[in-house]
Amino acid sequence: MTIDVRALATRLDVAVTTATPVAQLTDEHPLSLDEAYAVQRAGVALREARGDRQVGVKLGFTSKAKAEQMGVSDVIVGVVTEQMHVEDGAGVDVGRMVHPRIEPEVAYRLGRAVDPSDPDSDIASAVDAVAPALEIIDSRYRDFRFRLEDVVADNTSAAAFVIGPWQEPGLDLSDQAVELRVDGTPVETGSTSAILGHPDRALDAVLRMAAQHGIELPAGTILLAGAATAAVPLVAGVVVEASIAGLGTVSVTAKDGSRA
Ligand code: OOG
Ligand code: MG
Repeated sequence: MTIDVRALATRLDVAVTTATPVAQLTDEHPLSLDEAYAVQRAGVALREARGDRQVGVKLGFTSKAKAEQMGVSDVIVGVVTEQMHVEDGAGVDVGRMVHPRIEPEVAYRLGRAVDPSDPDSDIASAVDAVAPALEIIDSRYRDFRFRLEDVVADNTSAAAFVIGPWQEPGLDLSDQAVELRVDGTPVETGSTSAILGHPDRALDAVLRMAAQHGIELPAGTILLAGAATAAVPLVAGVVVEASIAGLGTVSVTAKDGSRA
């Protein structure tokens, strides 16, 4: 039996727009990884039909902390869009999400386009800036539980992201301290080394996976390398900050826009 890619993408898209969780797609019917990426692409197209656009690419499960937290071990790739972007220090509306969590990340920016289909592409030299970042993930599946194919279809739980001050690349990111704070209290600590041993390795992973899954990398693309620590639940009313030694701090305030 072939799957109805558009119908599955629509089911997940309705879960996003109504903040109503759904059952795992694989509970109903097994999905191959290729089919899961096709559902992800169709979901991004639904967002684009609403006037949204891709501004970046994210990796998931690049750290052991995340893989263990979610019981999934393969690196996955997803897309982040303009409407997911939240300014550093601004508020994010968690009232429109199912069960959001937040995690500290390293972000890279491409100063020029990189062609993933060209085997000679050099992605590292295309990076023109790096920044500390926060990612807000919000699985559209009940209880935030999924198999690998489910989370791929659900665009790797992408919901929102915040980028701190950009700086020129050059800092050695192999082992910088990472701290996630909620209302000033440290809740997760780690090191950038947790991200594939060195977050710069995420660049090659992005290039490889973008080629495999037909994702474009135009100039200006933001790359989220994956969380260095486990994610923590995000509830309205708190301020969350992530600091990465040498890179700086990024913050967001969680608000519930549905309450006055
Ligand atoms: C999937 C997304 C994982 C990361 O940084 O590892 C991810 C999830 O945990 O829901 O964004
Ligand atoms: Mg992440």
